[in-house]
Amino acid sequence: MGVKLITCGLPYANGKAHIGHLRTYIPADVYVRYLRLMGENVLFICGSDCHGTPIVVNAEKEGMHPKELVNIYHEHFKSVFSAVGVEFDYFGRTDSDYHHEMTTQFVKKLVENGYIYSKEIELAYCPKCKRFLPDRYVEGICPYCGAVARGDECDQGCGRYLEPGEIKDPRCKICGTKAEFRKQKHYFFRLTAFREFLLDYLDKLKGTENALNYAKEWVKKELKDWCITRNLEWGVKFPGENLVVYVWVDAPIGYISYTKEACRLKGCDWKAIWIDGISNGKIRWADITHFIGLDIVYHHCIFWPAMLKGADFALPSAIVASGMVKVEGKTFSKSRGYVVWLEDDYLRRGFHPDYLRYYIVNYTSHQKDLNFSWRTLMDKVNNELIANLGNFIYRVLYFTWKNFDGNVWEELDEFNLDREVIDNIAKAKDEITKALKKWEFKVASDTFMELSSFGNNYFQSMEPWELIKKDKVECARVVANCLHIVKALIVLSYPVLPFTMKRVAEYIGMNLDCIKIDSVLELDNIKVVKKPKPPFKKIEEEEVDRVEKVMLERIRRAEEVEKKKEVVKIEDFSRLDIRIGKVLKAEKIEKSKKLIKLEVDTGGEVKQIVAGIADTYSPDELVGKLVVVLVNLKPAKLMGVESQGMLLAVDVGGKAVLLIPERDVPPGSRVK
Ligand code: B3M
Ligand code: ZN
Repeated sequence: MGVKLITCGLPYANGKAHIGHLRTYIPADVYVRYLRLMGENVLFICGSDCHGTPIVVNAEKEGMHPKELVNIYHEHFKSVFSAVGVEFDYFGRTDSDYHHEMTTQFVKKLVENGYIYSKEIELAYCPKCKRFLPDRYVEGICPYCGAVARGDECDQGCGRYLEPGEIKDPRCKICGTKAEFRKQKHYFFRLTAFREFLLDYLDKLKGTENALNYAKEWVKKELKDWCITRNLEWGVKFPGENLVVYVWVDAPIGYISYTKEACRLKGCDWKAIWIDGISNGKIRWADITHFIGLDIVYHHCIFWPAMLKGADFALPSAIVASGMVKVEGKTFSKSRGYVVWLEDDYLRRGFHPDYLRYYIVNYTSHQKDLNFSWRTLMDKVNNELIANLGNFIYRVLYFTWKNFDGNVWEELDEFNLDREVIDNIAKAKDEITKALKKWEFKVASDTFMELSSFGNNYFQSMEPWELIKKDKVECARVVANCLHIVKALIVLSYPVLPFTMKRVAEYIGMNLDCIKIDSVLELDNIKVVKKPKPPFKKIEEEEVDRVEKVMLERIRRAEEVEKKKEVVKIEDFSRLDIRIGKVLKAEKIEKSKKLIKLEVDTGGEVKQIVAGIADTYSPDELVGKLVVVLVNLKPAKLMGVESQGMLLAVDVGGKAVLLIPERDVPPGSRVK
């Protein structure tokens, strides 16, 4: 049987894991576990996305090399995924030699097939930093919707992907200087050559509607050739040039390089997956399903299939896009505090990983937006998992343990499951199998919860606690039916609740490692071999109070920061007396790394000013410079030296960059 490859979007190794990540990774892991239950041969692949300007900008801010930053978060993701039961067969990294090698071969193939050409384009350039400004190094206005945008994405407005040079009014993100446009040779992928192919491919591609509809619209509307090189050191070198390939070229190739590494370790054939495929008409299909977030549909349904076609690879057969995440009813936002950090807010506070797994798959349909709230988590755990599933499993196992010493079979000469028990287990198995074909994980988890409700009603209606007093054989028969429902629940809920069901399986001496879904209808002499404990632990109000307080405090602080950026009235501004000053003298302050003492002519009055700018400027280069000074600031002492004003500067990654007038003006000129 051929290998089914399931992948997840590669997380940027640029920050910690949060619930937004899990919106994709947990359903993908659940899907893989169900496929394996159904006997499929699955390879589950992911890994860190290590390149791109956000990582370079962040590394600069942290004062480290990008590789150091990537090392930290690559290990972080590996450990948190394992902690929540997301078990990839291979978790690679795109800064590895094997990935650079695969990407270089891939790009050379595109060149060889004539799908890459060079062209001189106008790019944002910072005259002060003396460098071109790729992607996140430049900020400006989106040419499509007028929102403030980043170099490669209009992330606050229409969400469009922006080509280099498209952004309006570009400004350097490093020093704030107005950027110029300068010409430079770059390389383009002939995406427009694949318009017909993409329309045909997207018509036949399987997956969630939210992904396919969006992509089809886009291909019909505005396909453009794609600039695939950037002015960066960190990344995969474009062959023969001092440029790197754009991160969205090398990142998806990680799916291939990671598969190859996984196959090297497991002895499967990566080419059978990514190259041979199964031809049907003009398309050579690969049994590959990409799980992604809705925000990267464009790249996975347009760029990536065209790249694969252009380089003679087989094509993924399904794209499954999860809906977005809200937190306490608000759009997910790290900067505004509407975030749940997996390690700090969840795991370290002792919340069980299976609870989050259940919440994420059962809260709503995979394609819909999921709202996370701590109280809803508590409600779903206490009133669903515990009150229904946990209650049924525990009652049956404990009753068997206590009244039959774990073994009902000595009472029974022969045994067959009740018709209604067989029908309910069979129905649950079939409905789950059907739901998974449409990636409907909510339907699948609702189904095993319904089977558990049936079990509770069956136990309640049969009253084994009465039967045991008058007809032990009949009681044994009823309990044997219940034990088979428990076994079916262990198997059918294990993909969602792996940690809990592994523990429950031990109570009946069941090994889940190679279990198959058809076993739910097999008769077994199920015995309770270990004294059972309740499968789930209640979430207490106080636990939720505590973590909600943390979140509310985070939101308050974020609002405070926002407030500070709040609109001020003109009267507020006019109380500030801001002048142009000329630096007459400058000297470092002993024992301080950052402070320089200056004498500044502010128009007839020389003020002594202490400024924390020594890590950007030497005293000599300051003398004679025109600077912007807040002169009516209350004097203050810094390291014992009085400062009678403040120089205005921009904070760039912790370093001060001075504001200066755009031309010579007399000292004392007022800033209005
Ligand atoms: N690293 C993460 C994101 O934009 C990006 C995914 C790459 S998948 C090839 O969600
Ligand atoms: Zn826009």
